[in-house]
Amino acid sequence: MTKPTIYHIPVCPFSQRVEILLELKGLRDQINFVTVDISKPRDPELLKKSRGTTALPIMELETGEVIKESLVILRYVEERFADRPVAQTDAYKRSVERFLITRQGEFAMTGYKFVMNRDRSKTDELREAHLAEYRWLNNELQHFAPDGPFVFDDFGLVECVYTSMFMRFWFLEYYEGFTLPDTPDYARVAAWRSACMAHPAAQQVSHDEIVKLYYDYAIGCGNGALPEGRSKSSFTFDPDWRTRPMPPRDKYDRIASDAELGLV
Ligand SMILES: N[C@@H](CCC(=O)N[C@@H](CS)C(=O)NCC(=O)O)C(=O)O
Repeated sequence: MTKPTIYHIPVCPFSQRVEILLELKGLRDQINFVTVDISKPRDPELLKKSRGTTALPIMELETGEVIKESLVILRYVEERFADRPVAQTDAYKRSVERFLITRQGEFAMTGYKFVMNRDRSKTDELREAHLAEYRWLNNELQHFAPDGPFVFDDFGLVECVYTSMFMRFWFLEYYEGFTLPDTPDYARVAAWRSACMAHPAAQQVSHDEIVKLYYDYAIGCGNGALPEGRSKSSFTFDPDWRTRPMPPRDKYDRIASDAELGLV
């Protein structure tokens, strides 16, 4: 192997973080990306590399060492290809960056829980939990970067971490009708989110791709699990998402068939 390899699931937000960072550094060709079909049993060779865990991405170095966890991989890439820094170099600014990144897990989790829910009695509570994360971001952005649009002068490490999640959450707009309220509580984070998603370095995925692939998440089946009555996961490579129709939005009422989703 002449360069590091990242094993990832297509449209995985965690690996898109690294793709964005490489794009910003102009180094996309420095890492080999290998896609793993999540709808098939995991290759034992890959499980050996990850020492038994199934979460991706993982990055294998030329030396055979394996790095796990997207934020750790992100930092490794930043430090290994240090010529064009994307992270802040000043110690205080780095602390701001790290502080804002500390919340990415809760942000992601509230969005995924919300989309995967099919119990109408829980919808309002899950929406509110997700909105609370946006309010946290709004307050902190107002404090650290009131003028924006980015946290510092340009799209940086914090933006690498959050942008891929903002894009995944297109599935909340589509399946839950979720939008940010048009009030001052969300104005700063809404502007940040728009600037992040519009950035040229972050265009690896599209809205329709996310909505089609994540249909199974919207009916409560994550990580390639097969929904009842279906023979193919919405994450399948074949047929390609471009040839499939937009999925139905009535996730609370029923599970669409393979044929309706264009999977067979
Ligand atoms: N904390 C991990 C999360 C990675 C993760 O959840 N990846 C998903 C794909 S988007 C995955 O691998 N799911 C399959 C599995 O966990 O078996 C990271 O930041 O790298």
